[in-house]
Amino acid sequence: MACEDSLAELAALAKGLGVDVVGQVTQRLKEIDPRTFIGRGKVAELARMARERGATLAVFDDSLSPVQARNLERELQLRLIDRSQLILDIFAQRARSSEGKIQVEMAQLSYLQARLTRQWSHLSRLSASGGFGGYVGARGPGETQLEVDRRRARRRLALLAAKLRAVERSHTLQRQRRQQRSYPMVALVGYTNAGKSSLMNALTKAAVEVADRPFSTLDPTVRRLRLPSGLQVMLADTVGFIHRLPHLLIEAFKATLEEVRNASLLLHVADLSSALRGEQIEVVDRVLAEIGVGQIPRLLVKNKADLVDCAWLKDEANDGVVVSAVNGQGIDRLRSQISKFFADLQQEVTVTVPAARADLLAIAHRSGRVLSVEYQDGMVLMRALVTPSAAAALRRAAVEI
Ligand SMILES: Nc1nc2c(ncn2[C@@H]2O[C@H](COP(=O)(O)OP(=O)(O)OP(=O)(O)O)[C@@H](O)[C@H]2O)c(=O)[nH]1
Ligand SMILES: [Mg+2]
Repeated sequence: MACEDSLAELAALAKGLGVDVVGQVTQRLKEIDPRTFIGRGKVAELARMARERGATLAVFDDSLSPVQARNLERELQLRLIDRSQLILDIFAQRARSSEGKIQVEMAQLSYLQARLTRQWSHLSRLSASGGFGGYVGARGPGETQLEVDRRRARRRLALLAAKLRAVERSHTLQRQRRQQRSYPMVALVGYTNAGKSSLMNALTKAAVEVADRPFSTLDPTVRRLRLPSGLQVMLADTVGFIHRLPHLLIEAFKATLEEVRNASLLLHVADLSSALRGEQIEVVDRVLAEIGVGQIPRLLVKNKADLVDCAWLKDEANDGVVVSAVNGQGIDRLRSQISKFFADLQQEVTVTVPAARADLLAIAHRSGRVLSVEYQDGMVLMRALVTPSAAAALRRAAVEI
């Protein structure tokens, strides 16, 4: 993504947090200044601009080392954050469920911990090699404080991890997940603000919150969707992705992304009206690979067709489904495509299995649709429409009568 596009996106992210953007500065760097990242002249320019325009916060699009952040903060006389922190702040503000809140705090703590660790190794490296007097002098008390902070962060992280496990074990959540598992899962994924939640609403009558701002959705919503073929699937709305999404946020949201990992089909929602749609699609593909779901079949859903020129849409339809969540255009076609995906996949099996093998019934549920079940003398006669691998598993376990 080009620098100015990335910066424009950063400004939109900041605005989403209620920050008023009063100016932007870029620098083409041949070499990164280890002290302040940007060059000395730029620091002065930035300081002047900030003073003139009454800025109270500086947001850096690049990641800064703890030392660079500290130096810049001092020289600019401003609070300073980078893209990762900004995204973390947005997540913290948006988190609603206890699961979401715990996950965000874990990400924030991991971020802090990484910085504490880096700062620490930086200090010890400097002092080991003789270093500057200033750092060496600060080493004794600094060391203790850092150690204390790191230990605190570690303890709190362990506590949060335990809490998260407890929430995930909670009865309601487990019941929901169990119920979800008996249907194939379809997950809406995509760049933030592409219209995933709007599509969820258009497809299912869910009343998921939709907003023109990044990261409206943090917690997954799952609703049942009945397809034209009669097959019922679960449709999950999930957290959006973004260029340079902090890795530790992906880590922290692994639990939330479980719906994505369990999906049989991913609907990759892209915003046709964005000039950056190509870059955004690439970012999403990369993140999907990173979270280990690159191999799940994907259908590209090109949304916001109402905002673009009709003539141009013909070509777009060659690769993916063109829709508008707002005026409903293409939604029926999207439903049929999802139907077709599952229809192509499924085959009908009729098997007799021991009634004690509840796991087999679960497999059938998970991988498709159970058409009928009859219990007789400790046996179950089951007819199901399932994926090829499930069909094979059921046939292997079947008993001859
Ligand atoms: N014109 C138009 N606007 C749309 C369409 N779909 C969504 N929007 C608007 O785009 C904005 C974002 O929509 P959401 O559904 O919240 O997007 P999302 O992908 O769920 O975003 P996050 O949850 O924040 O990642 C909202 O202002 C929607 O009203 C569409 O088909 N056409
Ligand atoms: Mg959303």
